[in-house]
Amino acid sequence: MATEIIKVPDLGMDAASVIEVSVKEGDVIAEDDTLIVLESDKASMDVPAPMAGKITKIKVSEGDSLAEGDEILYLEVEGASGGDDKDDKKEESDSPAEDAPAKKETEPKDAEPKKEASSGSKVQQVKVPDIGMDSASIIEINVKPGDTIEEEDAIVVLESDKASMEVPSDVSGEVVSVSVKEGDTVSEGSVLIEVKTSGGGSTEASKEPEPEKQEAPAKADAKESKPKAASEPEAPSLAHAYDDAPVAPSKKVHAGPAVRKLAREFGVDLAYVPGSGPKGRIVKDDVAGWVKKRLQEPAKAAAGAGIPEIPDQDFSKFGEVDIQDLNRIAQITAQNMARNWLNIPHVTQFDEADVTETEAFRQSLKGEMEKRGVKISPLAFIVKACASALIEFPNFNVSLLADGKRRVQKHYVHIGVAVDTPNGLIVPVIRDADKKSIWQIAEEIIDYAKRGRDGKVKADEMKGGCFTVSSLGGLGGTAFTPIVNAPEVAILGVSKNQVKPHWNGKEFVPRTFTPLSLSYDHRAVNGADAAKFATYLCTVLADIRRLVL
Ligand code: CAO
Repeated sequence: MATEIIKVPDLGMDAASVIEVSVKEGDVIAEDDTLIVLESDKASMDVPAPMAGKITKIKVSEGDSLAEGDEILYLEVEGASGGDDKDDKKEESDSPAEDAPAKKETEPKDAEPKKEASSGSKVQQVKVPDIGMDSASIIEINVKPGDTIEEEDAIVVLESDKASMEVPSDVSGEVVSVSVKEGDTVSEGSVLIEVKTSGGGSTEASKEPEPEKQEAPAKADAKESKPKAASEPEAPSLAHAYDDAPVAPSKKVHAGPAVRKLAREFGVDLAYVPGSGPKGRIVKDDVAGWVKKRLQEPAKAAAGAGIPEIPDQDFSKFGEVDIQDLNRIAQITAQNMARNWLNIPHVTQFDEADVTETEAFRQSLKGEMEKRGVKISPLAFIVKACASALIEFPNFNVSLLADGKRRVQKHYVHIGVAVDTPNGLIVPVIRDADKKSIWQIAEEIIDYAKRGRDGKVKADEMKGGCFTVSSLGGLGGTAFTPIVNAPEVAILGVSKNQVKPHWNGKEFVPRTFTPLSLSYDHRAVNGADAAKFATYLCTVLADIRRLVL
């Protein structure tokens, strides 16, 4: 065992701040594990371990400014030679800094040699400057032929597995051609673009390269051409989060190359990801957390609703509490309700159906119900009436497509019935309700209610509804505003029958009324149609002989 002193390698920049210490004393690390992340105003860079070992001492902390050769940490390694001063000296010479190519004092290859213009405009090549690494990939190209660029405008973003950086132009003018494409691997001296500079002056250069002169530009020029910090924020686009193509941050962000790479893999625009690291730096967990959150609320994100969350509070401050898990049905119901409520412009049309005769007829069936062992509740009539109304008003039997330009017209009539179960609300579907008798519908409602209580309604039985009926008639209430069960476009709420005095033209007579609350998606259905639909329901429920007409 011996101790190696790990030092800052050639960074391709004068100094940089430690923005993340990725390891701690006692950690056992492998070769190439990230030790620290450095950032200057020009680039951010992971500093990898040159060898495996156990960290015995960390010599830097966040915020420190480091330059090439500064000590980062001590590493206990197998078979290395000693840890005393003498050996340290030897190790200094073996350090990554020493192994790396000597830092160039002049950095010549960022642009073509500059030459007096003989006349008019000239075309000048802009090349990859000294980037402090052998090669890097082009991950973003910010210019295209025809663009007018200024000196210092970012041309491309480069990334290796250790650093990402922008390459600025060192000339102003019009981009004539772009010599690279995303994914290309480039190194110092690779031509990026050709720029037509405006005529005259010493900033112009001939298009033809003059190799011997490429080696000797002024150091100051080269320095200006080094990678620079990310560009000014542009208008961020939420669409970035959903594009299949990898994205680059739409504004300046504080993140290391590994995090940027991860973000591109997920198609995440880092401009939207809040950073939890030092000084708001975005770390990998932030990207993962952001992706997870967005996946959980796709509808909200797609609509750009941006509804602020209701923050959790510590209720135990106010009294005794316990935290209970929501079961799966409750979680799905909550999600669907919120999604439907936020996406659908709801309107509720209220009406009252005079069901006096229908109720009398239903009561007259009591004996037959007993004989058949099937109880017909008012709901069975209502479901049948709704099936008939969907045929009469097919624009209620549609689903809107997400593109906002088309709708699906259904030629079947499946009616969902909201059923309250011990586990929560479910909506099993009565298929082809228009073709079924009221006895069959009543039987199915009873069966679903029973199996719903036992948790035995199958997932398939809850799919494919065209319209939902939610009856609270057995419970009470005068009216309510049910939430449309998307992708359906309407839902009927049924409240408890009420016997009310009704003016028949001569006198007040007692009549039985069923309160109806028809909520609809105002994108699919207009108010007049809703009024007609509700009126039709009232007419049919008042005289169910109309169902056979
Ligand atoms: N007015 C007056 N009485 C009514 C009525 C109405 N509109 N609708 C039903 N009733 C009566 C029934 O006739 C029955 O009376 P009896 O016990 O005297 O026979 C009693 O109320 C109970 O009916 P029910 O609830 O057993 O039967 P149903 O067919 O009306 O409803 C079901 C079945 C499964 C839909 C119902 O039990 C249920 O779960 N309802 C809750 C739905 C719900 O939670 N909706 C809200 C969803 S969130 O928007």
